[in-house]
Amino acid sequence: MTSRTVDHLIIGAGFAGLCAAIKLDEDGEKDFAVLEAGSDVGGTWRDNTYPGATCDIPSQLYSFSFAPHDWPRSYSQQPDIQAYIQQVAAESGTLDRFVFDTPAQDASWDDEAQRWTVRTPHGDYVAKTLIVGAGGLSAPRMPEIDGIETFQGEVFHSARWNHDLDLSGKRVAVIGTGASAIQIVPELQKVLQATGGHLDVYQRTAPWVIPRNDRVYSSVERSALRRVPGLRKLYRAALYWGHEAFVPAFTLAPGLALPAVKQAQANIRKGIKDPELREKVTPHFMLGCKRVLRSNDWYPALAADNVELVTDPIAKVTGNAIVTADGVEREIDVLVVATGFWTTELPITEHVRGRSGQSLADRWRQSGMAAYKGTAIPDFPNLFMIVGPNTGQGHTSMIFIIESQVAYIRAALEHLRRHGLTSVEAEPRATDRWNRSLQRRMKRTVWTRGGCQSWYLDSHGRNTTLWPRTTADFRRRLASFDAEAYREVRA
Ligand code: N01
Repeated sequence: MTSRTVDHLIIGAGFAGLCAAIKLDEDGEKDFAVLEAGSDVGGTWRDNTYPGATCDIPSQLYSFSFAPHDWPRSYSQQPDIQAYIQQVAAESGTLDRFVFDTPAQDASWDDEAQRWTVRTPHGDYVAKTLIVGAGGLSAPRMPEIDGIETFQGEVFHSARWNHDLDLSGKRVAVIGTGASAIQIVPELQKVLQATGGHLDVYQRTAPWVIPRNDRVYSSVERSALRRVPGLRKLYRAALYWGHEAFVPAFTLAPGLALPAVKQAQANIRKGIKDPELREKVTPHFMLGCKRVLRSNDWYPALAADNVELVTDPIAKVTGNAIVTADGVEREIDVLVVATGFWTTELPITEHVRGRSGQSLADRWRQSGMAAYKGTAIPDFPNLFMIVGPNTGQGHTSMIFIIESQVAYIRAALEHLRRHGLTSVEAEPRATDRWNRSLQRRMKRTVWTRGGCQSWYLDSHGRNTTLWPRTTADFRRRLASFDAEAYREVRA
């Protein structure tokens, strides 16, 4: 097996890995490689190609601040976002250092050599620093349902859409009513309606769904955004602060979400006439406890003649049907599971070993995911996570968080260079302090108090995924490298 040595190794070529690559390159840190398991850049936007895949954050905000784009509409669709990521990657001049179809299988820190060694199917990589941008929503989670493996028809996860399958006239079931399902269902409903097919939607928990004010930008608007100096920045800033205004309702006073509750209730009344169906789709937890969804066509799709919303719990799957707890059996040809991702037990952590030889997964098994500033972890020198523990957002663009973390990592690398250090490692005490304060704050949030189960919470009921303050606050806290919170090793 071959072995290649680089200064920095980045895992993942989604928004996070690409941002790190571009910024390292800008800093003159050109000796890096980006390992990517897939065959292209894009991460979640490469993988989620299901019908209707759209970003529910406006693209003027859900894009790099340093790579503005002439977006055609307010909420962009997956192909446009994927094309944007490909374009930014191509124009950055860093693609020559991306290594595709090369999953990082195992990473371990050699404290004597002060180096990371990462094993891949095509040889080892040895690096001073390891930047993990593998994504928090990248590992599909299949539901544990009795008999699902015996189903004889087609079954696939929303993030692994089978485009070869002709759904015309088929009987299809979708399990799940999260952000993915509410985009898939209206599209499937139309295709199946036109071809005599039928759709069953299996809902365990009714989500809150507010309208999405999506529209195509007029040519005048696009031209103004391109040409008028400062207008794009101003527009982005207005969107940013508009989204930040949601934070108090999630983190301090859920009562502030009342206008959104009213909007969501009106959305139900507008989309559904049948009182029984209205009742079924009405959520019974506080708005914001789970991710607030945005759609104009979810409720009309559920009300369509060729759709049945099933709310009885699923008892089992047989060779050709789903059976619910009330004993009803609904035959199907195709099963789509839109059941989300591994979020609090990230699969990659099983394969990353720190200074003591313990895996990150073992470290986190007892206490839950925790890092210093969502980025650095005691016992894992020179490892920097992007979109690490408690960096997630329910209300705004993750790109803002990614750029904040990449700036912090650059500052850490600058510190290493300037002081002739071989490694920095987050101190356990600083890490504990950070997480204690975070979890104290978390107790007041709607995610904990709102009366729901969600992918934000781990098996101990702790929210280890979201950031409980404004993103402006997050950026401020990561604005400079705080060496006093780190153990340093000198060459
Ligand atoms: O996954 P989810 P998702 N039996 O975990 C249900 C991002 N995203 O892929 O609510 C029956 O939200 C589960 O039911 P319940 C976004 O951050 C962004 O939809 O747990 N049902 C739920 O309804 C989002 O939050 C965009 O009771 C089962 C659904 O499956 C995140 O990705 C678009 C079940 C899972 O919902 C994940 O969204 C799409 C079972 N055994 C996604 N197991 C943008 O627009 C699970 N469920 C940017």
